[in-house]
Amino acid sequence: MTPFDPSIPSTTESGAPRESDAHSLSVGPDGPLMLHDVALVEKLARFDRERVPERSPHAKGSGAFGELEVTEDVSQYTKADLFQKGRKTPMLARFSTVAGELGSPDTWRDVRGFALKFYTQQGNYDIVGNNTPIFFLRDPMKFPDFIHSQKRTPDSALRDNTMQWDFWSNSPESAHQVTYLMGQRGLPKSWRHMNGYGSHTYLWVNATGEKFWIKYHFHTDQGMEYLSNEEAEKIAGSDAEYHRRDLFDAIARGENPSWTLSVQVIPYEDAKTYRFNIFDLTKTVSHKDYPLIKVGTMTLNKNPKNHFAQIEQAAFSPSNTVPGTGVSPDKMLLGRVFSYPDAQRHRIGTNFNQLPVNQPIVPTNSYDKEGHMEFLHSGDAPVYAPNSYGRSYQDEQGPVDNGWEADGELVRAAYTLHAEDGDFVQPGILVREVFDDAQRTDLVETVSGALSTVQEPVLSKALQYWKNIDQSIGERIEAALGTAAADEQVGGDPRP
Ligand code: HDE
Repeated sequence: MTPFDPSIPSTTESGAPRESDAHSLSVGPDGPLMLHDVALVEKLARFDRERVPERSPHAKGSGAFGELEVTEDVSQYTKADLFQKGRKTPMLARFSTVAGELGSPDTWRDVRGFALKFYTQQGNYDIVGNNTPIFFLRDPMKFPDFIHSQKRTPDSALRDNTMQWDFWSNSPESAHQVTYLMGQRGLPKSWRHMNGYGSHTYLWVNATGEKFWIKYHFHTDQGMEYLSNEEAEKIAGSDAEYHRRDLFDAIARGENPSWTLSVQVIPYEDAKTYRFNIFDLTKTVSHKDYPLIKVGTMTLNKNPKNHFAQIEQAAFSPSNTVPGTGVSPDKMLLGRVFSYPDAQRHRIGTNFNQLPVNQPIVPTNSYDKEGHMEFLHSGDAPVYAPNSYGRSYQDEQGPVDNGWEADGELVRAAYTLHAEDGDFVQPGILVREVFDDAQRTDLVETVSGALSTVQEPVLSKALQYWKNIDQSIGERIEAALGTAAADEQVGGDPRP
């Protein structure tokens, strides 16, 4: 901690010197306290308001500042300033767990958030992803239900495996992400030792207006490392802030973690015919079909000075795009574009973008105004557009350069299926072709452990879900559970 300027006495918030930081004003040493003790009233009232609502998902996390340096020429794919060769862009990263609350242990099995904010010359560009390249769902309508199922039961306020597996086994599109989550990715050794992914397919546009679908990959230069179930459980009990501490201490020691940024580039027209629907967030896109193209390196090199102001109040959002980039028809992404700034208006306040950590480094000129805590304003300039007094406004018409074509009837439906789409296709490949024998054995142990407290009718559905992913893995999980049940009988659990 750095000492505050010692020449400044402690003051009230309006700037007058305080008489005491230790003693309230009372009628005699033993007497009652005075309502006009402004210093006490102000101190207690402000204390009562210290907490802002925690993020609903991704409440527990931390982060650091750094830089993205672009080392390769990808200008044929995007005109975005931050991705031009040689450019160094200041940035902020925040890593998090999804389901746990603000005080929850860092090493509970979970997906990890990987949220990035780039302070570019064209405004803020945010990539708000996870440590897995896919997600549990493909429609934002189901997201609140999903998060409810991962949080706490309404009566006991306990987390509950039956509730979690009930949602998953009734939502087969979750199978790919659940397989990742039950594998090594669910327990990274530290935030430094995990990859990050933009996860969705995004749009890039080059200087001639040509469009490409792209996927972001941030590969850790520290190497991927994981914790075992036993290690994670032990650490959860002894050091709930294990990952937060690891990142802060590493940067304080000068061991600045870095990630190599690459993109998969998918020609615009291929989206229609590719064997998987590239806008379905439950699917990966094969690296053999679209290999990684290196862009540059992201390095974290500066710890926050004030966690609340720079991390808790940081507002990441996939709606923050810059020219040369854009979103895509991924319905999850389109839902998120609304949800993040909306959550931030509620969680931080209407003018959250005016806080230093969220403020773009370029001047803004927006006709949005007022609301709680407005700090930056447009003085006496016109507050409406169009105006005749020289305050600029835009009036573009016609197709936008980062858009796409869409038509059809208004429907409520799943995506059109592509040739190899299917909820259990890619998770099956993950289990059979990506995991090795040891990982498959760990998977069986982890899933059977998680299912050991799951009640019927959910248990049968969950076992079928695993058999659908891979018959043999499903049977092994079933057998492991059978053994556990028999053990329990032999061990004579006295509970009815
Ligand atoms: Fe989030 N998510 N999310 N999410 N998410 C939030 O934002 C939401 C999704 C992710 O460090 C919230 O300010 C919806 C996918 C990260 O500050 C909220 C949907 C991915 C973080 C929200 C999703 C993520 C969040 C919580 C379905 C990875 C932490 C409060 C359409 C690709 C960011 C807030 C940080 C946080 C909504 C799905 C990643 C409520 C509606 C998919 C890393 O707005």
